[in-house]
Amino acid sequence: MLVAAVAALVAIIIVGARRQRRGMPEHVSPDASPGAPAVNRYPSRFSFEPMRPMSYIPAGEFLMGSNDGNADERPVHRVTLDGFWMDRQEVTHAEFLLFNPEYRRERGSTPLPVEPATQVSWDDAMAFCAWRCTREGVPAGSYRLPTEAEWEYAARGGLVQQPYPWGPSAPAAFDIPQANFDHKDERGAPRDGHAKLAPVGSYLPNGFGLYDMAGNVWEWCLDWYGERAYAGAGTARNPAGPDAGIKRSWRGGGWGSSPDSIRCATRGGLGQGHWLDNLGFRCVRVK
Ligand SMILES: [Ca+2]
Repeated sequence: MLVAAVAALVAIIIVGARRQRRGMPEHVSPDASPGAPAVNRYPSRFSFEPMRPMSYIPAGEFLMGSNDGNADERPVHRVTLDGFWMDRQEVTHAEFLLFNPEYRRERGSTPLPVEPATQVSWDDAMAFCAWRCTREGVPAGSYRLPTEAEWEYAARGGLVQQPYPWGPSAPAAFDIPQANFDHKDERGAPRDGHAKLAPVGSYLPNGFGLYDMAGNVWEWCLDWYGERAYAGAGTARNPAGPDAGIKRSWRGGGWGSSPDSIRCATRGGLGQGHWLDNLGFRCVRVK
Protein backbone atom coordinates (compact mmCIF):
# COMPACT_ATOMS: atom_id res chain seq x y z
CA MET A 1 0.00 0.00 0.00
CA LEU A 2 2.77 2.39 1.04
CA VAL A 3 4.86 1.42 -1.99
CA ALA A 4 1.90 2.12 -4.29
CA ALA A 5 1.30 5.52 -2.69
CA VAL A 6 4.97 6.49 -3.05
CA ALA A 7 4.98 5.33 -6.69
CA ALA A 8 1.87 7.40 -7.40
CA LEU A 9 3.46 10.46 -5.78
CA VAL A 10 6.64 10.08 -7.84
CA ALA A 11 4.56 9.74 -11.01
CA ILE A 12 2.68 12.95 -10.21
CA ILE A 13 5.95 14.82 -9.63
CA ILE A 14 7.46 13.57 -12.92
CA VAL A 15 4.36 14.50 -14.94
CA GLY A 16 4.27 17.91 -13.27
CA ALA A 17 7.93 18.53 -14.11
CA ARG A 18 7.32 17.56 -17.76
CA ARG A 19 4.36 19.92 -17.96
CA GLN A 20 6.46 22.69 -16.43
CA ARG A 21 9.18 22.12 -19.04
CA ARG A 22 6.61 22.21 -21.83
CA GLY A 23 5.26 25.50 -20.45
CA MET A 24 8.62 27.28 -20.78
CA PRO A 25 9.04 29.66 -23.70
CA GLU A 26 10.19 27.84 -26.80
CA HIS A 27 12.77 29.25 -29.14
CA VAL A 28 11.23 30.26 -32.42
CA SER A 29 12.81 32.82 -34.71
CA PRO A 30 10.76 35.83 -35.84
CA ASP A 31 10.72 34.48 -39.38
CA ALA A 32 9.17 31.21 -38.26
CA SER A 33 6.99 29.46 -40.78
CA PRO A 34 3.34 30.41 -41.17
CA GLY A 35 1.14 28.64 -38.70
CA ALA A 36 3.71 28.79 -35.92
CA PRO A 37 2.10 28.97 -32.49
CA ALA A 38 1.17 32.59 -31.98
CA VAL A 39 1.88 33.57 -28.42
CA ASN A 40 4.65 33.78 -25.88
CA ARG A 41 7.37 32.23 -28.03
CA TYR A 42 10.62 34.13 -28.01
CA PRO A 43 13.56 34.12 -30.45
CA SER A 44 16.56 32.28 -29.07
CA ARG A 45 18.96 35.13 -29.63
CA PHE A 46 17.44 37.21 -26.85
CA SER A 47 20.01 37.32 -24.06
CA PHE A 48 17.18 37.75 -21.60
CA GLU A 49 13.42 37.63 -21.71
CA PRO A 50 11.99 40.51 -23.74
CA MET A 51 10.28 43.28 -21.82
CA ARG A 52 6.80 42.28 -22.95
CA PRO A 53 4.96 39.37 -24.60
CA MET A 54 4.43 39.38 -28.35
CA SER A 55 2.26 37.36 -30.73
CA TYR A 56 3.61 35.91 -33.97
CA ILE A 57 1.40 37.08 -36.82
CA PRO A 58 1.89 34.51 -39.58
CA ALA A 59 2.60 35.47 -43.19
CA GLY A 60 -0.52 35.64 -45.31
CA GLU A 61 -2.84 37.79 -47.33
CA PHE A 62 -5.94 39.72 -46.39
CA LEU A 63 -8.48 42.18 -47.73
CA MET A 64 -7.49 45.65 -46.53
CA GLY A 65 -9.92 48.54 -46.16
CA SER A 66 -13.70 48.72 -46.19
CA ASN A 67 -16.06 49.67 -49.01
CA ASP A 68 -18.69 50.50 -46.35
CA GLY A 69 -16.46 52.86 -44.41
CA ASN A 70 -15.01 56.32 -44.93
CA ALA A 71 -13.60 57.50 -48.27
CA ASP A 72 -10.00 56.90 -47.18
CA GLU A 73 -10.78 53.19 -46.55
CA ARG A 74 -11.73 52.48 -50.17
CA PRO A 75 -11.38 50.46 -52.22
CA VAL A 76 -10.90 47.13 -50.48
CA HIS A 77 -7.74 45.61 -51.93
CA ARG A 78 -5.73 42.46 -51.47
CA VAL A 79 -2.50 42.72 -49.45
CA THR A 80 0.18 40.09 -48.87
CA LEU A 81 2.42 40.34 -45.82
CA ASP A 82 5.47 38.57 -44.46
CA GLY A 83 5.15 37.25 -40.92
CA PHE A 84 6.05 39.49 -37.99
CA TRP A 85 5.80 39.72 -34.24
CA MET A 86 3.56 42.25 -32.52
CA ASP A 87 3.22 43.44 -28.93
CA ARG A 88 0.13 41.88 -27.47
CA GLN A 89 -0.63 45.07 -25.56
CA GLU A 90 -0.16 48.79 -26.01
CA VAL A 91 3.17 50.02 -24.58
CA THR A 92 2.50 51.08 -20.99
CA HIS A 93 3.32 54.22 -19.10
CA ALA A 94 5.73 52.23 -16.88
CA GLU A 95 7.57 50.84 -19.91
CA PHE A 96 7.90 54.23 -21.55
CA LEU A 97 9.34 55.63 -18.31
CA LEU A 98 12.15 53.05 -18.53
CA PHE A 99 13.10 54.64 -21.84
CA ASN A 100 12.54 58.26 -20.83
CA PRO A 101 12.16 58.99 -17.10
CA GLU A 102 11.49 62.65 -17.88
CA TYR A 103 8.50 61.92 -20.10
CA ARG A 104 5.25 63.51 -18.91
CA ARG A 105 6.98 65.91 -16.54
CA GLU A 106 6.01 68.80 -18.78
CA ARG A 107 3.00 67.17 -20.39
CA GLY A 108 0.39 67.20 -17.66
CA SER A 109 -1.38 64.42 -15.82
CA THR A 110 0.23 61.05 -15.16
CA PRO A 111 -1.47 57.77 -16.05
CA LEU A 112 -1.18 54.66 -13.92
CA PRO A 113 1.85 52.45 -14.65
CA VAL A 114 -0.39 49.78 -16.20
CA GLU A 115 -2.22 52.21 -18.44
CA PRO A 116 -0.96 52.88 -21.96
CA ALA A 117 1.70 55.48 -22.57
CA THR A 118 -0.04 58.53 -24.03
CA GLN A 119 1.12 62.02 -24.99
CA VAL A 120 3.90 60.39 -26.98
CA SER A 121 4.61 61.72 -30.46
CA TRP A 122 5.43 59.56 -33.48
CA ASP A 123 9.04 60.67 -33.03
CA ASP A 124 8.91 59.57 -29.36
CA ALA A 125 7.49 56.18 -30.34
CA MET A 126 10.18 55.65 -32.99
CA ALA A 127 12.86 56.55 -30.46
CA PHE A 128 11.37 53.99 -28.06
CA CYS A 129 11.62 51.30 -30.77
CA ALA A 130 15.29 52.15 -31.38
CA TRP A 131 16.01 52.08 -27.64
CA ARG A 132 14.30 48.71 -27.34
CA CYS A 133 16.64 47.24 -29.98
CA THR A 134 19.66 48.48 -28.03
CA ARG A 135 18.24 47.29 -24.71
CA GLU A 136 17.70 43.77 -26.04
CA GLY A 137 20.95 43.63 -28.04
CA VAL A 138 19.26 43.06 -31.40
CA PRO A 139 20.07 44.72 -34.75
CA ALA A 140 18.81 48.25 -35.34
CA GLY A 141 15.41 48.17 -37.01
CA SER A 142 14.39 44.89 -35.38
CA TYR A 143 11.65 46.75 -33.52
CA ARG A 144 9.63 49.44 -35.26
CA LEU A 145 6.08 50.73 -35.51
CA PRO A 146 3.73 48.56 -37.59
CA THR A 147 2.80 49.65 -41.09
CA GLU A 148 -0.90 50.36 -41.54
CA ALA A 149 -1.20 47.09 -43.45
CA GLU A 150 0.47 45.11 -40.66
CA TRP A 151 -1.66 46.84 -38.06
CA GLU A 152 -4.95 46.18 -39.88
CA TYR A 153 -4.06 42.56 -40.69
CA ALA A 154 -3.20 42.00 -37.04
CA ALA A 155 -6.31 43.82 -35.77
CA ARG A 156 -8.58 41.60 -37.87
CA GLY A 157 -7.27 38.59 -35.97
CA GLY A 158 -7.81 36.21 -38.89
CA LEU A 159 -11.38 37.31 -39.60
CA VAL A 160 -12.27 38.36 -43.15
CA GLN A 161 -13.81 41.79 -43.75
CA GLN A 162 -15.43 42.04 -40.35
CA PRO A 163 -15.67 45.55 -38.96
CA TYR A 164 -14.30 44.75 -35.50
CA PRO A 165 -11.52 42.53 -34.12
CA TRP A 166 -14.19 40.28 -32.59
CA GLY A 167 -16.51 40.15 -35.63
CA PRO A 168 -19.60 41.88 -37.01
CA SER A 169 -21.42 43.14 -33.90
CA ALA A 170 -21.18 46.73 -32.73
CA PRO A 171 -19.25 47.02 -29.45
CA ALA A 172 -22.31 48.26 -27.54
CA ALA A 173 -24.18 45.04 -28.38
CA PHE A 174 -22.39 43.01 -25.71
CA ASP A 175 -23.26 42.63 -22.04
CA ILE A 176 -19.56 42.20 -21.29
CA PRO A 177 -17.65 45.22 -22.62
CA GLN A 178 -15.47 44.40 -25.62
CA ALA A 179 -13.41 47.58 -25.75
CA ASN A 180 -12.73 50.93 -24.12
CA PHE A 181 -14.50 53.56 -26.21
CA ASP A 182 -17.11 56.30 -25.73
CA HIS A 183 -19.87 54.19 -24.26
CA LYS A 184 -21.93 55.89 -21.56
CA ASP A 185 -25.21 55.08 -19.86
CA GLU A 186 -28.11 57.51 -19.56
CA ARG A 187 -26.46 59.16 -16.54
CA GLY A 188 -23.19 59.66 -18.38
CA ALA A 189 -21.34 56.87 -16.52
CA PRO A 190 -18.97 54.72 -18.62
CA ARG A 191 -20.54 51.35 -19.44
CA ASP A 192 -17.13 49.91 -20.33
CA GLY A 193 -15.87 50.61 -16.82
CA HIS A 194 -13.41 53.38 -17.69
CA ALA A 195 -14.10 57.10 -18.13
CA LYS A 196 -10.74 57.53 -19.86
CA LEU A 197 -7.76 55.13 -20.02
CA ALA A 198 -8.09 51.47 -19.05
CA PRO A 199 -5.16 49.31 -17.93
CA VAL A 200 -3.81 47.55 -21.04
CA GLY A 201 -5.39 44.14 -21.62
CA SER A 202 -8.62 44.87 -19.75
CA TYR A 203 -10.79 43.34 -22.48
CA LEU A 204 -10.73 40.07 -24.41
CA PRO A 205 -7.97 39.60 -27.02
CA ASN A 206 -8.61 38.98 -30.71
CA GLY A 207 -7.78 35.83 -32.69
CA PHE A 208 -4.07 36.64 -32.70
CA GLY A 209 -3.97 37.17 -28.92
CA LEU A 210 -3.79 40.96 -29.27
CA TYR A 211 -5.51 43.26 -26.77
CA ASP A 212 -7.07 46.69 -27.30
CA MET A 213 -6.72 46.75 -31.08
CA ALA A 214 -10.09 48.50 -30.82
CA GLY A 215 -10.12 51.47 -28.46
CA ASN A 216 -8.27 52.50 -25.29
CA VAL A 217 -5.68 54.53 -27.23
CA TRP A 218 -5.18 55.21 -30.91
CA GLU A 219 -1.91 53.65 -32.07
CA TRP A 220 0.76 55.27 -34.23
CA CYS A 221 1.71 53.44 -37.42
CA LEU A 222 4.86 53.77 -39.48
CA ASP A 223 3.29 55.11 -42.68
CA TRP A 224 2.73 58.60 -43.90
CA TYR A 225 -1.05 59.15 -43.89
CA GLY A 226 -2.61 59.55 -47.32
CA GLU A 227 -6.35 60.03 -47.78
CA ARG A 228 -6.06 58.43 -51.20
CA ALA A 229 -3.41 55.88 -50.27
CA TYR A 230 -5.61 53.00 -51.48
CA ALA A 231 -6.72 54.60 -54.76
CA GLY A 232 -5.62 52.47 -57.68
CA ALA A 233 -4.15 49.88 -55.36
CA GLY A 234 -3.82 46.45 -56.87
CA THR A 235 -2.46 43.48 -54.99
CA ALA A 236 0.37 44.77 -52.84
CA ARG A 237 3.14 42.97 -50.96
CA ASN A 238 4.25 44.54 -47.68
CA PRO A 239 2.86 47.99 -48.59
CA ALA A 240 4.32 50.83 -46.55
CA GLY A 241 2.06 53.73 -47.57
CA PRO A 242 2.84 56.91 -49.49
CA ASP A 243 6.44 58.01 -50.07
CA ALA A 244 5.85 61.36 -48.39
CA GLY A 245 3.18 63.21 -46.47
CA ILE A 246 2.30 65.71 -43.76
CA LYS A 247 0.79 63.38 -41.15
CA ARG A 248 1.67 59.95 -39.79
CA SER A 249 -1.06 57.31 -39.63
CA TRP A 250 -2.86 56.20 -36.52
CA ARG A 251 -5.32 53.34 -36.02
CA GLY A 252 -7.87 51.71 -33.76
CA GLY A 253 -9.61 54.56 -31.95
CA GLY A 254 -9.33 55.57 -28.31
CA TRP A 255 -11.27 55.84 -25.09
CA GLY A 256 -13.28 58.82 -26.37
CA SER A 257 -14.00 57.40 -29.83
CA SER A 258 -17.33 56.43 -31.38
CA PRO A 259 -18.01 52.81 -32.35
CA ASP A 260 -17.35 53.80 -35.97
CA SER A 261 -13.85 55.01 -35.10
CA ILE A 262 -12.74 51.78 -33.43
CA ARG A 263 -13.30 49.65 -36.54
CA CYS A 264 -10.32 47.73 -37.96
CA ALA A 265 -10.35 49.74 -41.19
CA THR A 266 -10.77 53.24 -39.69
CA ARG A 267 -7.82 55.49 -40.55
CA GLY A 268 -6.50 58.84 -39.42
CA GLY A 269 -3.34 60.84 -39.11
CA LEU A 270 -1.50 63.53 -37.15
CA GLY A 271 1.74 65.45 -37.49
CA GLN A 272 4.60 63.33 -36.20
CA GLY A 273 5.72 65.81 -33.54
CA HIS A 274 2.24 66.08 -31.96
CA TRP A 275 0.86 64.13 -29.03
CA LEU A 276 -2.59 63.55 -27.51
CA ASP A 277 -4.23 62.13 -24.37
CA ASN A 278 -5.74 59.26 -26.35
CA LEU A 279 -2.82 58.31 -28.63
CA GLY A 280 -0.16 55.69 -27.87
CA PHE A 281 1.50 52.83 -29.75
CA ARG A 282 2.74 49.27 -29.81
CA CYS A 283 5.77 47.78 -31.59
CA VAL A 284 6.34 45.02 -34.10
CA ARG A 285 9.50 42.97 -34.43
CA VAL A 286 10.55 42.14 -37.99
CA LYS A 287 14.06 40.65 -37.65
CA1 LIG B 1 -5.67 50.57 -28.98
